[in-house]
Amino acid sequence: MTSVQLTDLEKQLQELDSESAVAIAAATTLEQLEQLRVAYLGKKGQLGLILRGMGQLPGEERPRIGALANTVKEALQNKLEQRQSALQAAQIESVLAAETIDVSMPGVQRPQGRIHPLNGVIDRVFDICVGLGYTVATGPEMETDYYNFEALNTPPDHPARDMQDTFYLPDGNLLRTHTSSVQIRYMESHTPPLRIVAPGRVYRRDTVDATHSAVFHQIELLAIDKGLTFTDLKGTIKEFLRQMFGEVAIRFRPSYFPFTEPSAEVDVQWQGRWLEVLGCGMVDPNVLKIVGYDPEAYTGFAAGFGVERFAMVLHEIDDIRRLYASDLRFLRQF
Ligand code: 2NL
Repeated sequence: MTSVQLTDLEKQLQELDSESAVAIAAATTLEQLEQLRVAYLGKKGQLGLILRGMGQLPGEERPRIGALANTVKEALQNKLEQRQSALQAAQIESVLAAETIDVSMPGVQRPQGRIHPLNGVIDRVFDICVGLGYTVATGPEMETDYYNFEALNTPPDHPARDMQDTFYLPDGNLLRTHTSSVQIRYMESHTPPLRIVAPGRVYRRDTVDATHSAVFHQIELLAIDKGLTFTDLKGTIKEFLRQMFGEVAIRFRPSYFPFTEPSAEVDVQWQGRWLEVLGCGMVDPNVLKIVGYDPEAYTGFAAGFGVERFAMVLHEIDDIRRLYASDLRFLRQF
């Protein structure tokens, strides 16, 4: 009887040894391996079950079977550890293989954006004006007759009010023809002294050609203070144009606007030719009165110019329509 029991335990240990070797080698994931470890070495595992049979062995057999059990247990632990290392290494290899970057692949082309020439001019004008102490002011593109014409001393029979020149809306409002309306609104809500620069889209019923567009961009400057004179206007315009166009010759010609008196147009000498670039003048006392300023205490000057015209002169652009066509062959040149 004892020899049968003895052989039995020995056999069970040997079978555990060989079966586990096959099962561990067949495990393909760390989770499977952990399940095997629990099945063999865990509290209710196969090895523990076998060892519980040791109690029935005669005393003289115990050391031999005990030693064999230890050997099988150590062998099991070794096999599990080795398989674990192998599976971990394989996992790292597969992650590395999946995340490999081929640095010799061509990159994805990301087109480079750039500033539109009109915005380039607007940015430069802002920089110059802010340097001269001006603040940017904006207002609505749809205006009333009052803010676009009446407050600007433009009489009801003035040709600028003509249906032929201005877009009127069915409700009697209109699309502003200049950004002077922004300045009237600003003066209504602020007290002098003030210096503002008013950029924006303006609308005229012009027939579109190489130099005319029904929608274009204008910038106006306005300064109101005690004691401002035509000399201050000239000095400001001279410095502004110097920063805008460089060291070019400029000339003032007498002109007329309903909202300034006296008024002037200014030309710059550009590649041997005189080009008109802006209009300006001393704010008409009637305009100051209309916004509630005392024309005896305050004087002011104003200037206005077209952004498209500046861009066309600066970049030698021959047709205003190029500025609106969004043609990349054109835009890439700036
Ligand atoms: C031009 C001429 C000009 C003004 C705009 C102005 C505004 C106020 C009062 C007085 Cl609130 N004047 N603006 C003055 C003179 C000329 O623009 O040729 N623009 C394209």
